[in-house]
Amino acid sequence: MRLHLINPNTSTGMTTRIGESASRIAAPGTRIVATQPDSGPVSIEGHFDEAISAVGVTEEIAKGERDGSDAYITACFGDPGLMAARELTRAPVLGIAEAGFHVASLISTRFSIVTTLSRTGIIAEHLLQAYGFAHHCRRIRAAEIPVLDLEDNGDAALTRVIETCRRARDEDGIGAIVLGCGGMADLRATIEEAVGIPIVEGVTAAVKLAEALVGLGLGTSKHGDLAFPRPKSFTGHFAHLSR
Ligand code: 5HY
Repeated sequence: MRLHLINPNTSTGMTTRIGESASRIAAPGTRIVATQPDSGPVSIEGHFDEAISAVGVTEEIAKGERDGSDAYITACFGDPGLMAARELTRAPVLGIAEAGFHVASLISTRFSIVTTLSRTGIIAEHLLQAYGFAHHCRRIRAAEIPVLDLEDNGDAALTRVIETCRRARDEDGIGAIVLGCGGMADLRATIEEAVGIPIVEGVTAAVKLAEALVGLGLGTSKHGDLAFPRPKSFTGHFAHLSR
């Protein structure tokens, strides 16, 4: 199966690392294709970045539909454009936040989230409410590191994330932690080793859930709100999106 991984930001280094993490855990026969939008923010750290990156996600889905992708993953913890992406395909589309929440709720009664910047915490909070996991999550904590520090200052960023996970382990009364950034895709095992409780990482969780859905022969329902968008013309620099 062709599993199309979309990094919604335009940091090529992060796209490569996310793709490698997904390939390491993918089953034999799952081919990971990792892409990023041609246009958009190099990192996503707020509502504005999210809004712009969501359009880029939908354009990558359109390319994947032309190339015959069997499933998609949006690898940003805000799940930008996830519902819009689902309207554009019959294939399953997994957001890494939603995938992480589902997996964490299967292995623990309560979890915390450790993300990058506290200003994006509200986005995770809105997703917990939207997906029905608010009661499962004890706390959203931030390591207070810019997203691209995971690229540029990897060791220092990792130390901050581990410290924040240890505080969550000791203070939140939880059984697991969900990592709150696609840029942490290759850090799960190292963090779990250092913290000693189950660490759930969204990209790798989404790979396994995508394989399960394709294995079940299930895809995005076209009955109801996720039906294909109604044909209409788009104007200006969105004219290419006309259907
Ligand atoms: C992400 N930003 O997963 C989010 C993380 C965050 O560029 N990739 C990004 O901090 O919200």
